Amino acid sequence: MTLQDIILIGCPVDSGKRSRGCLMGPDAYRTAGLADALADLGHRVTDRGNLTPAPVTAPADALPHLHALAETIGWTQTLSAAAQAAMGQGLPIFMGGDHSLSLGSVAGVAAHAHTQGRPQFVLWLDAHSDYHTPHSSTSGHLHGTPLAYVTGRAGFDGFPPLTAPIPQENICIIGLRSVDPAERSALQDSAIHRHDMREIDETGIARPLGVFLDKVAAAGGALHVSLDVDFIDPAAAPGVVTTVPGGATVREAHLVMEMLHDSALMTSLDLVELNPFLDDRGRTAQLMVDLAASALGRRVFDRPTRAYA
Ligand code: 5AB
Ligand code: MN
Ligand code: MN
Ligand code: MN
Repeated sequence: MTLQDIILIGCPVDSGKRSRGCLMGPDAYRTAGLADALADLGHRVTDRGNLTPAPVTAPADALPHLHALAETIGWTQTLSAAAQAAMGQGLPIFMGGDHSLSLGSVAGVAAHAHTQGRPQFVLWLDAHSDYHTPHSSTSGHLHGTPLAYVTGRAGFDGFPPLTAPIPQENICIIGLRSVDPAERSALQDSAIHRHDMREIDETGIARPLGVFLDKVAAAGGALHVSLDVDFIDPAAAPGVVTTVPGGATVREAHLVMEMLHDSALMTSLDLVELNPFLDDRGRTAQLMVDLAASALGRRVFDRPTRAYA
């Protein structure tokens, strides 16, 4: 197994929706032992502490329904720069924080890949598609917008211009079971690979993931993985505000992570939407730590490499 330099970056982003608590996420991951879990696998792990958002004022003509726009723009600036810098030094894990942190983390890793002449791919593990523009969002919650921003959709006034928009066909969403009408029509007109829970029920989770990983490998791409807590069924992962029944089982989530490890393709990882204030005796934080460990090589036995497609 390849040992890596893993950089933990605390992102206490709580501006992406009205309910509070995701700012406690980085400390919950520390308390649940993320650094030790990865160091026990042999990796070199550094915890860089927590970032703070750049001070920003919202554009004068900002859409009034958007919640905490200026703060989210500030986080996007800070995180994009931090992500781009960290990519030259190791494998960053962005400890969220709500999913609006991915406006910055994904923009930053893609900017780095662009300088290397390497295509960027994104695996989005989520109950939701997070494909709203600020205009189409009815909630005004920017944690529902990162995939629209990083693919270069219009309407993100005041946000940093994207250096390297991610091609739609380089994105794969798995776990979908709550998609708003505006997102649904935009997704249907897009080349984003999208796999809802019904498809997972019918085919298993390994097949669509394996097809996507083969594409990343064939392109020699960098792969960012964004793991939203609500990808997992709320019975197993209650520490999140946006619970949607019918999510991935604990084993389906681990299998995704184990396949990611076997593929050796993952170059950066977001752990997002954990709300420790809503958790049950830390078990969601612990599950997320265990999933990160699986993605970085924790396993019961070695397996021969096999194709899934
Ligand atoms: B999450 C919703 N589509 O726009 C909206 O948890 C939910 O990062 C967004 O996936 C959920 O408010 C954002 C209804
Ligand atoms: Mn999300
Ligand atoms: Mn979600
Ligand atoms: Mn697909």
